[in-house]
Amino acid sequence: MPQNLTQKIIAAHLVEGQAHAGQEIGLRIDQTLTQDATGTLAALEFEALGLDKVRTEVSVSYVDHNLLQDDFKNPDDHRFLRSSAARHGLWFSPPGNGICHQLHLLNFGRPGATLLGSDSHTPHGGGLGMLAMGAGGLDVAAAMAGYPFFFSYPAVLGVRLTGQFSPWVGAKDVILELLRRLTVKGGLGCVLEYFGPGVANLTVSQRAAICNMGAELGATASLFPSDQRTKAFLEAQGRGDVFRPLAADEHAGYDRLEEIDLGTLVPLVACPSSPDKVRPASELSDVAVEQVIVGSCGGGGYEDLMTVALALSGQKLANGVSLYINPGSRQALAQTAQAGGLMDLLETGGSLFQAGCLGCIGMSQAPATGTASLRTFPRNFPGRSGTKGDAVYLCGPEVAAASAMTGHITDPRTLGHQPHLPPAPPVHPEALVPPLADGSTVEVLRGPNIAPFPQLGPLPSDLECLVVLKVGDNITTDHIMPAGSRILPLRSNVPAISRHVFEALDPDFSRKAQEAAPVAVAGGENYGQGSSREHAALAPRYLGVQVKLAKSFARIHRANLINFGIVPLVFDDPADYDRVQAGQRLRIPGLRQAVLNGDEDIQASLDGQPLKLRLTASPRDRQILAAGGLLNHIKGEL
Ligand code: MIC
Ligand code: SF4
Repeated sequence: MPQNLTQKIIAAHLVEGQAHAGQEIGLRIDQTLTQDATGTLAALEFEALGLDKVRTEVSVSYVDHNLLQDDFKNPDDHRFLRSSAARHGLWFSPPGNGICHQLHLLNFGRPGATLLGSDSHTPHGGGLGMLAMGAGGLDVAAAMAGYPFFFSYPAVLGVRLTGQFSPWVGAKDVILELLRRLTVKGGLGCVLEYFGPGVANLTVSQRAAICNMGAELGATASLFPSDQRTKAFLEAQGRGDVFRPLAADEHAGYDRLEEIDLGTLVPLVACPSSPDKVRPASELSDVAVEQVIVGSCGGGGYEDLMTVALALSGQKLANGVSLYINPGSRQALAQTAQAGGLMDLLETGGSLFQAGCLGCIGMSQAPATGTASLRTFPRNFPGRSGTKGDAVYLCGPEVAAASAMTGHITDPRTLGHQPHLPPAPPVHPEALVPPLADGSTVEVLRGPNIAPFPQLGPLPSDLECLVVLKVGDNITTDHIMPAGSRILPLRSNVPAISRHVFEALDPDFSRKAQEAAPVAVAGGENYGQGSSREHAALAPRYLGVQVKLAKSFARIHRANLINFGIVPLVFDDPADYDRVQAGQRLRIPGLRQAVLNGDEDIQASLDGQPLKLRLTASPRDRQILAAGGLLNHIKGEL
């Protein structure tokens, strides 16, 4: 039976379960990555598992999100992560090296491997033909300890690419086109596998940028074949030895199919405040922009920076426009400098920032009130930029460059001839710290910002609780657990960060939840889309949230809820969502037994009226829920 590439990589790593769509499988994980904002908890969780050393082929701890050093908190966390990596056999990437996904692709990724990362854009690695998935920190800590990663066997959505880009059209336009067609929940439960003659016309960086934003479709992963371009990329990185050719078998089948002729794509833009509100740039010329940012894991590579540099060469920024350059990696910055692009960017009037996430997660670079910001970033969820009522538009480097010159969203095809991109110069300036052969005597350095990990109790026999908040469809983890320069430094202190849960939707949420605990939260479709941050599950649980009711859940958030003992229940009849109001009392007698019995139907009542809920969970998930979370479960097993 011919296999697609997703099936092949899964088959080569399958340690538990059957290869049937929707069934839980356990996969051996070859590589892991963590970043500082999720990595401090992951490191504490790894410690709690009691192992001396990681049991993966390679595990890397990156510092890229919390770069601001307003006070001791972030530098404390960096120091903790550096010493924890040395103690436990991880590579360490200090601040300034760049963003985890870009660095991992350049320095560690290999075709055919599995990668699990505590960041939702980990699928970036799919550009190299690796099955790369985002997960909560606890799942990554377990993978570092050699445990398989458990998830639903995905459906495979084949994306057949033909043709080649017209001038001024690029990788971002491919993924924006898919977001336009499929929406932010269109990839739920799927791996997006790209194939077809158009693949050979894409560089590895372009492939990775496409895979990166597959996260915005809710996809489990995105994957490209490994071919001659992959080989050339790895050789240029001095890593030709890890190359192996990989592709789907001829006549392999897909569960769903999309076709994209690269030659018919036009420059696209995602409008505020969701990555799927996509429109052609040519229709948005009435949108004035005052800020343009080129950067992020999916838009700050050498090709992105250089595309902007060449387009802007000899030009000036439009009056009143700020252009910020956030290199995705130190290497991209060095390559752009070597290729002469840095001078172009500076002479135009652009401002250079250090390599890292920066404004993408609201770590500075907030736009002014009532102004539009145009960014080559993956996400534009409301308020994520740090400015209330923000208007963030997403685009590729071509649209960014054209708009920076005019001061309004501009179709770059109006610029005429597109300059040819020179190949990336062979410079490798990273400062990556390799693991120690024996780290057993290294002291792990904890500053006052590192709070002990909270203890969570097991699931109660019966539940009677208050519905403390009701929210709508497509609620993101940025709504649940906001980020930004004020809150991100609290990532290693759960009691402190929990005070900000749902802050933008209900400023009083944390007090109300803690006073009334246990409590429930109700939501609509695709609840918890976006990031992998497990704080969006752990902090609510710390406040007393015991169940969440929704029409459907996003994959990573649902797994995080289970990992921290919050029961993710769906409405049996989605219309029942309309009956739920904040302030009602929810009763689920015999909840614990129903979870343990494997019951899918959960009988509940809402202010005394019957309510039918559903729990679709594997036997393993049910054990974890009953134990009060994955850490309790693993400790119980040990
Ligand atoms: C994001 O882009 O939302 C983040 C910030 O990188 C998150 C991780 C986090 O919240 O720390 C993600 O993508 O998972
Ligand atoms: Fe960093 Fe933004 Fe990428 Fe998240 S999406 S890893 S915040 S650059």
